[in-house]
Amino acid sequence: MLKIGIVGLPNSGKSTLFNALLQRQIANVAEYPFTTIEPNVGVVAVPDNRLESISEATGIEKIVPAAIEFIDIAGLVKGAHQGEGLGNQFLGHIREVDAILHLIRGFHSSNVPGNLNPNEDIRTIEEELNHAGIEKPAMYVMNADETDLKNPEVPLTGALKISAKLENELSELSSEEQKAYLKELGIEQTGLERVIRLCYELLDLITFFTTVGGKQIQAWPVKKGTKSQVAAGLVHTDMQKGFIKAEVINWKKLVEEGSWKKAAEKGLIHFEGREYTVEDGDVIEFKFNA
Ligand SMILES: Nc1nc2c(ncn2[C@@H]2O[C@H](COP(=O)(O)OP(=O)(O)OP(=O)(O)O)[C@@H](O)[C@H]2O)c(=O)[nH]1
Ligand SMILES: [Mg+2]
Repeated sequence: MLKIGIVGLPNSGKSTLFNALLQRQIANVAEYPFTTIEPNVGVVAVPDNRLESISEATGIEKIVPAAIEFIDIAGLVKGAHQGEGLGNQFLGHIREVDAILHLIRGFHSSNVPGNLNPNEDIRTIEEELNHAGIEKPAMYVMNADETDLKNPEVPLTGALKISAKLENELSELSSEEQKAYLKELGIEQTGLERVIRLCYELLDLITFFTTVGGKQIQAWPVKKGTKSQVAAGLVHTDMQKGFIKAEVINWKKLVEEGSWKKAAEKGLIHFEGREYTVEDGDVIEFKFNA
């Protein structure tokens, strides 16, 4: 499973964002530094409308979305690699993740002490990661004031701007209410959707789907350029070892035909060998020797 570690200075809103992403109040949030001591770990489903479309069209009811694990760790401070703060003992948790979500404080609050210094904050965290020898793909997310979300005057080049507080409030609403609220604010996607999209771009990921005997449809993230036999190994090591072939159809075509059987009768399912490069939106049934 994909793992993303949330890092940033104390009080940058990491736990607030974590709760918002998970749509549940799991992590403790408070205005003092080092609120988080033990890391919080949670798994979220990756929203993908194609799964619902495939399910509706084919009648395959069971949907298994791709999943991402988020890890919310203690705030890092200058000198963390030498044991300052609590950061040091938790830097280890970052070693296991696929990507870092670097959260930068960009919100004003009379409750939270200190001024806003986004660029300096970024440097501090990067230095600590460097000192600790942690080199990971990183995405930058600025935790901005709600009123600044659409304000071009609050720049931070290359950073995604979100409001952890707003996202948290959103997570209490039904998905219809969320959409209406976002529309009002002129934002198209939830923070979760934007974070996930950024993560897929950063790690160069695409999605393929597997179906097993017409009973289940499951989404899998995979690095662009992955060959079918390696992709099979994500599902099960036996599938990779005993790989025979991949039966493949693009998800849209499958939806148009309404069933695997109909698509097969029309010759729309193509059989591919181990060297086939998996494409985004492929629906695959792997054949293998158990
Ligand atoms: N106004 C505002 N306040 C926020 C926002 N995000 C977090 N806060 C507040 O900032 C304080 C710190 O938030 P946390 O989520 O606990 O921050 P953290 O980065 O997890 O902190 P540590 O675990 O101590 O490193 C809390 O009082 C939050 O309510 C935001 O987007 N806007
Ligand atoms: Mg925290």
